Amino acid sequence: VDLSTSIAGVSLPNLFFNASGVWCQHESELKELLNSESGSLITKSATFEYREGNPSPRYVPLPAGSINSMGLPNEGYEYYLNYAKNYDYTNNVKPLFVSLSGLSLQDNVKMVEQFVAADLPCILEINFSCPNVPGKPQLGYDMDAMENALKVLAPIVKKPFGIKLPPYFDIAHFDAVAAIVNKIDNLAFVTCVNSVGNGLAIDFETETALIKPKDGFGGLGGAMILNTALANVNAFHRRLNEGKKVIGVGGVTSGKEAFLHVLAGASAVQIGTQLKEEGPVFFARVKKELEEIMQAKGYKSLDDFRGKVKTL
Ligand code: RRO
Repeated sequence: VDLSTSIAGVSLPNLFFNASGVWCQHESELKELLNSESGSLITKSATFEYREGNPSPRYVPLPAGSINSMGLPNEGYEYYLNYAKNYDYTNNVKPLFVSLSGLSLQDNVKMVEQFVAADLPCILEINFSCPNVPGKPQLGYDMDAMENALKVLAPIVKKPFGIKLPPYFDIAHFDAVAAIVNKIDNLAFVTCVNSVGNGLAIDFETETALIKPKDGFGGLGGAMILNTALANVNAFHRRLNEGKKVIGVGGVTSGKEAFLHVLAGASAVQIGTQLKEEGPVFFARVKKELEEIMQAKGYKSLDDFRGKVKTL
């Protein structure tokens, strides 16, 4: 069976890669992703300057997923720009994605301009949905600010690019966001979903919040968000114009959930919590499991079942 796919005009040998933020802050981790069976890789969301991030503990695994309030720790965009400049695009079958998460539109403009000036074949995923920087609400929940940001950034990027969205919970919001995305010609994909923002995990015995930042509030990921992720993937798959793609993220712990993401409409699938917990060897397992599911169901390629979820 064939797990290949394409996003923003580039081919991926298989649909799986890391969710930005997991296993991708440092070159050593990116190298492990390159050496894994992932179909691509994406760097940690970059800000203009280096950031230490929030105080620890700031990521904790939970019985059905995880909670994090990392606070955008990253090396600063120049580190990832350098990585992208040195990336071997010719001998490497994996395309490179770079995530940018400026603390202001002005910072996003400055970073995008530097990537455009370098004229690299990497693909930008601009993060509109970090839930964890105190005092900085998620842009994805402010429709006017998001539309304005896209109208400023899209003509600068020029090439096809994508955005990382927070989960939405109301049909009116799916309609509003899809309408904005459909107005931007070179906005080629949306990545759904970022963590479900501002959950709270409390230890029963000690009666204490499990993570330190923001009084214990942090983004939820993993199995517990699968159904929210599937709904967001499918809502955008149904609404986006022909040619615009959805990258699914959220709750994939085996080939089965990956299959469901594609059935909901995903053209690629990113892995967050499970990659953090299991490490890059996860990619070999999830690939094999999805191949076995496709064989058993008689599907030869992702196109055979992408977006074909049945309704009652
Ligand atoms: O670094 C983080 O705290 C973080 C980011 Br930028 C994000 O987009 N999503 C998330 O769950 N954590």
